[in-house]
Amino acid sequence: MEYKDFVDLQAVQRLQQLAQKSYNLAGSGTLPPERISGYSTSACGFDLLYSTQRIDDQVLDELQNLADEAGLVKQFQAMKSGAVMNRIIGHDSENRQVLHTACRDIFTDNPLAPEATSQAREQMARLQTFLADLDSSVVTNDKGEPFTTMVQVGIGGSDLGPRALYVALQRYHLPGRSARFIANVDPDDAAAVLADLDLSRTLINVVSKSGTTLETLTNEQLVRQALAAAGLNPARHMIAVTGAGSPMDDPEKYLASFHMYDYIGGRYSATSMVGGVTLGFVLGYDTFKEVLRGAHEMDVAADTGSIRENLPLLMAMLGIWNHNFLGCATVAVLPYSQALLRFPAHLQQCDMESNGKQVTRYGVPVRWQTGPVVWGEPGTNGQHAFYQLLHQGTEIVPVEFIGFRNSQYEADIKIKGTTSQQKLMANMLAQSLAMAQGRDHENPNKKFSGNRPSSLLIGERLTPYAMGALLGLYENRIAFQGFCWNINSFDQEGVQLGKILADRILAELVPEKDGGRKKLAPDAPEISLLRAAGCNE
Ligand code: G6Q
Repeated sequence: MEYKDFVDLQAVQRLQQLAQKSYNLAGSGTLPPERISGYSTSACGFDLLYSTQRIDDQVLDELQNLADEAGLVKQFQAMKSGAVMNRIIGHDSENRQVLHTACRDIFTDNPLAPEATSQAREQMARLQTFLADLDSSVVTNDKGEPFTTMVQVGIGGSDLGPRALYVALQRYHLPGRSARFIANVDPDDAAAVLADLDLSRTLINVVSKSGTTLETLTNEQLVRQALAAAGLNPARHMIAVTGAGSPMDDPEKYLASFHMYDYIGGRYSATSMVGGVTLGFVLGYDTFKEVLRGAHEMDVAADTGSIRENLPLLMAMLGIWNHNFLGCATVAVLPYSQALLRFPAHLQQCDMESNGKQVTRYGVPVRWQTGPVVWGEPGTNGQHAFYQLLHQGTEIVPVEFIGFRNSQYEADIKIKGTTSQQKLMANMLAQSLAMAQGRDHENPNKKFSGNRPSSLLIGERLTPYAMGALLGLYENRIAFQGFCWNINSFDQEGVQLGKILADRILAELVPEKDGGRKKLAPDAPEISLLRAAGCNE
């Protein structure tokens, strides 16, 4: 398939013209009932209400044309079927398939990428056996006691998605099971986690696709030492999830080992064993499978051609409208759900590492904006913090609100006639309205200009299935946007330079007696910075 540059797509020119006179949400009468009910799309138990976007039917038609012209659904289907989408044509690149979707294509006899799904099934079977052995106390600690805690040691994609899901699904944890996470090479991260752990009842799950990540290998050593210091045998407490054939792929060193594969990108790996082992431990195998089912059904929903019916594609196109045509530099994802506390952090990685790119899939510098800055925090907390800027700042920030009609715990209270859940949802809807319509006022400081776009994604309840669907929704939205911008959303060369420089700086800190040899000139910026920062000793 030949990929067209974004600015060469005919719909782009037309959308640029439409952006000159885009729908104005400000004032009264801008949101009649038929607009609110008409601009709504559903999938996998979620409804997207998007009447509060600066769009009309003409814009939607052109966004559809843009999606069609760029062949977005075709590219998505090619990705799911195993096309080599992670590459820069004509240049050295990762050159890999992109098959995180195969991890959850396990509910059919005819998966789209049979080999990858058969590997996923194999790993799922291993996980099921391992979890059953833990449940039935076939696998225990030295004293024959069951394990109660799992510590996931990993960073980036080997931490953020699994941690976000772990936090989101705490309501569904098995009694007596919990997990902790160590990611940062900051020794205080591990120290704080280890401080109040009963290591004798703890499994350490070291997760690294490459098996070479500095932070993870350092923390693995740190935890091994802590186990040994507690008189425990690390081989009975440590498990590994790593790429097949990686330096960590050494079953002798671990109680159990699981694999992930090079066609699964780190930030897309939450539904592989990277998320599966810890989530399976705390949720149980069947509940983890519900997460996969939600993600899979969202993968299927993303096959629909019409943007009005394809939720991930619609969100992708609305994002492109706000970013490329209305010139909004960032997007805030604001969940009205405390359980989604860590979800924006996961999205920051998934979106910005995927679409923060400056060359096309042909290696040519792009002539258009690629991924926006993504950020967010749960509401209503954010309302008492940064919403001032959202309402009256000079920067227009499109918002993606996420909320649920029902709470997870249903431990609610009615005060002044309404439950806390109703208060939560009322606040979310109010924020969207306030941003859209604004408010006129004689006092300029109390005036709200309005016309600030947002959409509302509303689900019934944040169940394991819903969490999987939400994860899949965002993964697919990100992929669609990358396809449209004609960039490779699946590599991350931009993180390499910092790592190289850190290694160079570290090399200067190794004392001579430990084999260190100073290589940099005394006036090299690395040395001057070390000295100025007071870190040269
Ligand atoms: C994600 C990135 C990156 C990666 C971490 C950890 O897409 O590739 O965040 O997940 O650098 O890598 P390892 O799993 O190889 O330790």
